[in-house]
Amino acid sequence: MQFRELTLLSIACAFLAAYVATAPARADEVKAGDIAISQAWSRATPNGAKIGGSYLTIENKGTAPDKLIGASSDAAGSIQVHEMSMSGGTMKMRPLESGLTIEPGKAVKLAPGGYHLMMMELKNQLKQGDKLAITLEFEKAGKVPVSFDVMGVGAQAPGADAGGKMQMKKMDMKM
Ligand SMILES: [Cu+2]
Repeated sequence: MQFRELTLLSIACAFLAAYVATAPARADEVKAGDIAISQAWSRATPNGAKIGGSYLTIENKGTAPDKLIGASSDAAGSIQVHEMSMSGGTMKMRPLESGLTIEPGKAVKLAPGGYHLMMMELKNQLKQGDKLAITLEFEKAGKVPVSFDVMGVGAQAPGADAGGKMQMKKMDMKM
């Protein structure tokens, strides 16, 4: 069952990758062992919203698979790794209970409409221009702190803001 779902997902991801490839590349990259993280961003939330989505690209530069098994932030009660897919014309999402595998030599993009980090019980409204600190946890690379840029409510990708404004701010990241 897992395998079939992953196959379907890889098709969706190929589609997303094609779309996001047109977004401006960002210079900032966080490295932890063989894992490299880039394009980390979150969507601004409407006032009072308790949930929100965060997105990023995870590349595995090693020779063995690794797995994103969890994430946490002081800004949220909990964070789950979700996948979103179309099912009978309806968008559905569900948690990836066993984590998100990053195959060696491959990059997985978490983006609107596909995989995402689902933040629950948000403590504050996320506003455009904010930075959100999330610690990712990988099976092999361990815990990786990443700074996510908060983009507009309708943003689809970094640099492609709802209002047409460019968001190319520097990220400050310390390992
Ligand atoms: Cu979700």
